Amino acid sequence: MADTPEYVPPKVWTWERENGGRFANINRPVSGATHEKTLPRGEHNLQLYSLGTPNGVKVTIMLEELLAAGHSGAEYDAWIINIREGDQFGSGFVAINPNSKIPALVDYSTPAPTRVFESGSILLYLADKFGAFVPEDPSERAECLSWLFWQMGSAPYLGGGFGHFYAYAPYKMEYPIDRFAMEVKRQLDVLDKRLAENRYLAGDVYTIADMAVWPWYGVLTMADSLYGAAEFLDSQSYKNVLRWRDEIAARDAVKRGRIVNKTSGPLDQQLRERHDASDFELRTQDKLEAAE
Ligand SMILES: N[C@@H](CCC(=O)N[C@@H](CS)C(=O)NCC(=O)O)C(=O)O
Repeated sequence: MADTPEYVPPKVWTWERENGGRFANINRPVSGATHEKTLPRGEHNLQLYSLGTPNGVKVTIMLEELLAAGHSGAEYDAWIINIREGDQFGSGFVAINPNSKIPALVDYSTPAPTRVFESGSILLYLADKFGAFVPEDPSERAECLSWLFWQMGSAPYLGGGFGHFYAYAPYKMEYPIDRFAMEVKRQLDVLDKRLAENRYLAGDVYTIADMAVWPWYGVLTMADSLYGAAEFLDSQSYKNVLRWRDEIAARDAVKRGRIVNKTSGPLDQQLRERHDASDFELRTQDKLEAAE
């Protein structure tokens, strides 16, 4: 692999299996299942297959917010899809998400099971299903959805672009880091200006737009999180983002949602599978390991 100005792409690109970088072992240029594997199913109507990454956490925050708001129909089972082990390519998972990426949800409360993939789509599905965290007024709803879709369109520059080259690529390359750092800082500035005049992204009320953006851009500004890039991006200068970040971080449902399906970090901050509200008290990884 070369990243010098001398690199001349071949006429037809071919797959070099060992091109290095974290996650190189799970990346493929084709889609579809690699092996047969049925998905587990728990007792609740909502079955979530996910991992505690920013895209996964959006959905567990939403489910915990719905439960906190009294929507008991939002009880859910959260199962781990270990993307480093290739679980996303199991036949059961591919059947609910042909794109092989977490998160994916199955709702068994509908006449036939409803599969939902793409985190933004899952947030909107749940918001509509429970009539919560998305405004009813058409203009306010449009503002909320604009920010929700802003996140879906913007985060690939942050994750797949900046995060990949800053934290995961086999070696540091100035050109892509420079290009994507500039774009991510521009995005932070977009958010900062919006949040200078509005408490939340959609206006006065907390919505699925905040739940989608916070795990990416809120967590990005935290000293110890997401690519370890807070200082590099001078995230402390985005004062309105920090104010919004802290307000959302203090919500109990966010504290709960953040640790579901998490497989790294302090053991008391990892609830690898979630099947019941009591799991937060009884089944975090520190307690499970102490009981072994
Ligand atoms: N646009 C998708 C992106 C999902 C996504 O990129 N998920 C990552 C983890 S955060 C994944 O499953 N990666 C596994 C892979 O690429 O094979 C969404 O928002 O749901």
